[in-house]
Amino acid sequence: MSESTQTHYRACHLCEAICGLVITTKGDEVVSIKGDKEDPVSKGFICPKATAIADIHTDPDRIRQPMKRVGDQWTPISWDEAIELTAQKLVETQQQHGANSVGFYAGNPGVHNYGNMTHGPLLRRAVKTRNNYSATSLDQLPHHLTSYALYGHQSFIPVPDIDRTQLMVIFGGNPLASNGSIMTMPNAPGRFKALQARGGRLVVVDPRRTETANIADQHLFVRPGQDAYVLMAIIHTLFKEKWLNHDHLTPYLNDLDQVEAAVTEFDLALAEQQSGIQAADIKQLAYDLAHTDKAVLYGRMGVSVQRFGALCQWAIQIINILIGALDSEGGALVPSPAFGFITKGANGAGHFDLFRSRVSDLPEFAGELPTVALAEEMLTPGEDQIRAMVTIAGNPVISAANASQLDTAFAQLDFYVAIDFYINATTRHANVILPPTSPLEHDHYDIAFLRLAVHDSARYNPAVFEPAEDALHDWEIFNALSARIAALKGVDFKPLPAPDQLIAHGIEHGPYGKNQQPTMHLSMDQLKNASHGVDLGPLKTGLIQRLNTEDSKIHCAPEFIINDLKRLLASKGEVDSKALLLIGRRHIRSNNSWMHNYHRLVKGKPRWQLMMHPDDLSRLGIDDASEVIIESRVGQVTTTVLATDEVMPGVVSLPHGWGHQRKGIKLQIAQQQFGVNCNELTDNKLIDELCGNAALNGVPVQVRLAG
Ligand SMILES: Nc1nc2c(c(=O)[nH]1)N[C@H]1C(S)=C(S)[C@@H](COP(=O)(O)OP(=O)(O)OC[C@H]3O[C@@H](n4cnc5c(=O)[nH]c(N)nc54)[C@H](O)[C@@H]3O)O[C@H]1N2
Ligand SMILES: Nc1nc2c(c(=O)[nH]1)N[C@H]1C(S)=C(S)[C@@H](COP(=O)(O)OP(=O)(O)OC[C@H]3O[C@@H](n4cnc5c(=O)[nH]c(N)nc54)[C@H](O)[C@@H]3O)O[C@H]1N2
Ligand code: SF4
Ligand SMILES: [Mo]
Repeated sequence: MSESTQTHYRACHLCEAICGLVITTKGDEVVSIKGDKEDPVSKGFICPKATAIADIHTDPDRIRQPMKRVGDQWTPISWDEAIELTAQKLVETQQQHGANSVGFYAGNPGVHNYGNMTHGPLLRRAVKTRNNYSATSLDQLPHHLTSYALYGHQSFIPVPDIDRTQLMVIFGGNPLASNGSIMTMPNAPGRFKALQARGGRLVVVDPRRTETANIADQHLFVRPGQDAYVLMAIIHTLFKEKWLNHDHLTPYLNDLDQVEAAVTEFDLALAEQQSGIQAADIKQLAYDLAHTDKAVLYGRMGVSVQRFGALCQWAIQIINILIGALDSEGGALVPSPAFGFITKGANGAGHFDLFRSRVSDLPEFAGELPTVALAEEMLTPGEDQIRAMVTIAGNPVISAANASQLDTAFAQLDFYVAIDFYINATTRHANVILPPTSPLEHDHYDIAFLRLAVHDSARYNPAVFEPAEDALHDWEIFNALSARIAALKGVDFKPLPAPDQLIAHGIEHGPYGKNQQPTMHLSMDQLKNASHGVDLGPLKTGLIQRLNTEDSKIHCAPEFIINDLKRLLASKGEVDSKALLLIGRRHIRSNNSWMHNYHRLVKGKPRWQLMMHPDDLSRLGIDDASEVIIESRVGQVTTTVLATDEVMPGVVSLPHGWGHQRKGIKLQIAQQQFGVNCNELTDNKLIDELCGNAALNGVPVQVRLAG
């Protein structure tokens, strides 16, 4: 009997670009995955990872039933048993050791799966602990902190208006590999090409001549961790030369004079000495930013996840303000999504430093503590020690700093439940695994990334396949587990309806909904009929009307940021000329720690080697392709070196997400890959002290020949 071919439309959820896909199926098989030319933003673009969505679905290693571990043995159990056991253990732990004895870690894919966003908070409320951690503090925490401080809401984040700008300057981002971040922009190569075709320029500042730097009009090598000096010098120069163009914002800018005063010591000479970029080049960059009609400055992982990440992200906002890019077409604009539109009075604005971590006294942000504190909070005895963990879509033993310490910490817990569908480096320690449905078995609306997109749109797509019998979606797991915990605690609980109903409600009350647009409005029903998504137009100005600060002004000089400039100045001259500085790297065919189990993504030449400059290799007497030992304060790994002048002298680069060899991991293909875990080297004490974000870039290491 031949089954007919069916066509499905869906947004790819694997990275922030959320490209539209056309998925053809026959029966329960995926026949092909292609780009959806009619998606209003991606217009047919996809990357090689998209086809792996089919591999996730069919992967024999993907767990499809709740599992319980006793010793080394995993046994399938029923959902009822799994939920009951988990709820009892979590409640028991809290009853015996206090509310904070249970910890949470939420990983990145949760943000790409809307049921986690809508229903995850239910479980947090049912458990109620101060020990909340996530990948945010290995990542974009500085963006949230600066948006909170300047604009009054952690998610009010301006993104580059890439389709209309004439100059895009990128510090520490590599969109050609990552496809953009905190800037949903499918088809980075095409968008950059279009920028250049209309006479615009792309400039990249990075310690490595990346794929993006290769197509840029200018690339400047910068010493890792020293960008803050460069950015402060740009601010200094803009004031000194009066290259200011912020008239449209002036009435709404508080304390700009304080900014000017705070950067007086950060001149071009100091920036050159620290960063290795010539003073004249920095001055030219400041000039170009200020004198190009439609210019924008953007910074990502390289400047967020380093010792001065918050200062860098603050400086980027200030520069965009000074040059007039903020809230201007072709500059930096805040998206206007159909769901989760932020305006005056929006929920979830955030808060900072309301409490601190027990062991290292690190500040919370929006109710979360920095992940660099997670292991010590599990390992250090005393009141409020974490004794039970919940992880959701995360793999901190590979993704977070000082991985070995985390591995030890997870191994000694009283109880650990993972909401995840793989037995990876972290979840192998779980007592119970609650596996959600595969991505193709649930519907999708991108809550997080439509809020960060370079062009406004909305897209809802139903599931491609019926869920397997007895399978639960993430949101159903949250409903069930939270209900049982609440019952055991004797507190009221109301489950939430399915995510699409919550989105429907949000859209109705959003900027394109019935309340705002009585004649022509967007609704969930309409979205359900528009399988390619709905185009909501280019980014819009109007930031001032949406500010969530009490006085509706932009707070340019938050006290805690200005104070942190002293720490920056104190680090002057700290550059240790003998140490090599380790930085990260991403590749188009890889995705954090969890996409190495699909043959079509890992095949081909290896991509996990340590990149090192030939001068450093010859100084240390190491030949290309040798086995080397890399050592840091916290650990060491052995891997193969790759000689390349892509990295500047004094810098070595290793990608993260690899290292699937630990005993007990059940990822047949990933386990065979030679890549090592670079977070065995990153240091839980090397942080942005202002907010506790990990400094995964710029880690001092030594490299020597193995054997
Ligand atoms: N050295 C270094 N380290 C880094 C980085 C770096 O640049 N350098 N980058 C950091 C960054 S930016 C990030 S975001 C983190 C990522 O760190 P994490 O979020 O901790 O790690 P991931 O690899 O994204 O974890 C993926 C897990 O989610 C599971 N998963 C996938 N889809 C779903 C789903 O729909 N539901 C559920 N319940 N589970 C799912 C997968 O099975 C896998 O176990 O890594 C950080 N670590
Ligand atoms: N293919 C693929 N795509 C992804 C991911 C993935 O793992 N693979 N992960 C997704 C996630 S979770 C995220 S957060 C985004 C990240 O998106 P990006 O930030 O664009 O990605 P990275 O490749 O980490 O880019 C960081 C750049 O900073 C540079 N860098 C390192 N240290 C410094 C420094 O001190 N100063 C400066 N100026 N630059 C520095 C690095 O050389 C690198 O080129 O990508 C997302 N997209
Ligand atoms: S760029 Fe990202 S969203 Fe687009 S197809 Fe690749 S993984 Fe999916
Ligand atoms: Mo990330």
